[in-house]
Amino acid sequence: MKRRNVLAGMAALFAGACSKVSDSETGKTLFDAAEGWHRKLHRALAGKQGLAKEYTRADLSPTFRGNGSQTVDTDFYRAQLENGFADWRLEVRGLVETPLSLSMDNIRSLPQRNQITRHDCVEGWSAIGEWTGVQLSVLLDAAKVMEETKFIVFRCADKYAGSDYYESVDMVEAYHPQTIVAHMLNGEALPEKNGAPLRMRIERQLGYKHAKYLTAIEAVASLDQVGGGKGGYWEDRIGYQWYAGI
Ligand SMILES: Nc1nc2c(c(=O)[nH]1)N[C@H]1C(S)=C(S)[C@@H](COP(=O)(O)O)O[C@H]1N2
Ligand SMILES: [Mo]
Repeated sequence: MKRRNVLAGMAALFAGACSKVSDSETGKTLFDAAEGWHRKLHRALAGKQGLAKEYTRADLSPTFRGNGSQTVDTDFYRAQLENGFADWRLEVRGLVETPLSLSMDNIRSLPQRNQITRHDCVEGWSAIGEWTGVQLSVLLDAAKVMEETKFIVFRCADKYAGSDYYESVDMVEAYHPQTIVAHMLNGEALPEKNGAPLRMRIERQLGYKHAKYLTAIEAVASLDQVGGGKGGYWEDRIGYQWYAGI
């Protein structure tokens, strides 16, 4: 990713979205944030880890099924589906110096990553899809994650069997280059059943980690006070592994 693209994207993001950043914020300040120790540390860690295998368009599955929640049963969600998610916001909050509230336009104006990967669900099916979105690292750097952060929590709009779906990852996974906030599947806006308008892709881990219907990204120092304390919806309920490496 070219540095100037990141900066242009961040400038757009701050100009368009973030009421909490004063007008005196300059490109220089954003540049400093982007090159902070935290980014360097996590890039170094992430660089030591392998990439999940990427495929070609010839490998795409003819259909990418939906699993778990396939919609969000609220009036707000219905209305957003109708109006192209014009009022959807993704919050970046918790242990960050600059909380963000991003519109879909903000997200689309940031540097994008495309990846064709295989999704593996523990229920015994797989599918290959092409995902497009913003690297989570770009959002975390823009929000300036604080040093004490140990985990990133993903909040979702849906309830599954009556309880809020959520997930979490450690900082190595959060800064991994293939960890993206996706808004497209196979070159089109994310379908409803696959998590519209935004979902996580965490390519080295199993399907249940890939939170759909994303509403917020939270930096936390501990998972103890989050949900049932085990870091995710299924981890809390039936003891799925928190680290779901494939
Ligand atoms: N918000 C939310 N995210 C979720 C789920 C869910 O029920 N709700 N199901 C998970 C599971 S088990 C899988 S396999 C994938 C399914 O993604 P898909 O619907 O795009 O196939 O989403 C994951 N993320
Ligand atoms: Mo799954």
